Amino acid sequence: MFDLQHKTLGEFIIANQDSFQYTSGELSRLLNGLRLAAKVVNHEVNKAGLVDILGGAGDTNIQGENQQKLDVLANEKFIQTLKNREIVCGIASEEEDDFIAINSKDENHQNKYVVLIDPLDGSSNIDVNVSVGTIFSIYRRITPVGTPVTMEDFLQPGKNQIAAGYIIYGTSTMLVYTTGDGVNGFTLNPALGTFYLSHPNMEFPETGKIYSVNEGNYIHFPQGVKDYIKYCQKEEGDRPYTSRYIGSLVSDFHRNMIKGGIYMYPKSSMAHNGKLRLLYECNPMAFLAEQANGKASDGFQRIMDIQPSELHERVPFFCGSKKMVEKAEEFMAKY
Ligand code: AFP
Repeated sequence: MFDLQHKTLGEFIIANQDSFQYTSGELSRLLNGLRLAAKVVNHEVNKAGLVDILGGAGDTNIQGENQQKLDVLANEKFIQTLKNREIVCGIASEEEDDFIAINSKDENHQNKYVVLIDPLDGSSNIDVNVSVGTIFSIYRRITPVGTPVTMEDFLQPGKNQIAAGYIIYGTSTMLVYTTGDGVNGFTLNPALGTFYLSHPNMEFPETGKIYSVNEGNYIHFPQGVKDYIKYCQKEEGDRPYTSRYIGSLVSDFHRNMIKGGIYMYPKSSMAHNGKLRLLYECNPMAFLAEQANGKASDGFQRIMDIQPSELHERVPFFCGSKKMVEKAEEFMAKY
């Protein structure tokens, strides 16, 4: 019996709590809160085609994108869950203009952690029934416990992350996360509402045969990226590689981690810093990638070394199997 043999996510969190360097039950409670919100959002995503929750909510988020109703809903669910449990001192969401400070009831602001979240990434895929995901990232606050959080607590380089992960609402729903000690994946048994450890110690193959990029933007890419794409397509050795692009970062990353591949969202003459957000998308995926023996770069430097200067900052992103990212960087370095 799969369900009885495999560790549940709850059991795994407790079992690994002591090996975590900042050991305290607080991070466990936080991960449990995210697990709960993930189940609620999963329930909503799964019935998206059945009820009238599709289509734009009429609002535009700070990125100037039309918000889908499910984006709004997922945003509410995650924020509500974290707020109600008083397990973090602040939340920043891709769907919110500013961060949200949370005051604990005892007014001492004792919570140490801030969470950054992209509640529903790839949401333009929802109404065509393609996988979407939630991405989260956890940091220890910089300002002293007992004072209200400030922007400084959120604008930390990715290397300061203490945990990060994603939930993929796909053919099955999975929660994949790291606390800096490898990457583990848990699959939801929808009948029981329980996540089970199904993918222990996930790792990117050192190299792969898949490249994922929006080739419609080819003409606008820097020459280094164009040359790398041509390299991927060339008939030589183990090439040409296969092109696979879902347009849903979590899904593209998840597939590439399992099969071996590279995901790229470069800058272009249309978008000078690419499209992806450093804090909500790139840093958490970079932390996961490095913990899974992969690599994440902006084409020239390590993503997790970048000092952010604003919440919704964008950055070019190259992420995946180590050797493939290094090869792309080689091409970038020529220009
Ligand atoms: P949406 O949430 O607007 O669908 O954006 C998804 C995303 O941030 C990322 O998940 C995709 O990989 C990327 O954008 C797709 O962007 P393009 O449509 O420009 O290729």
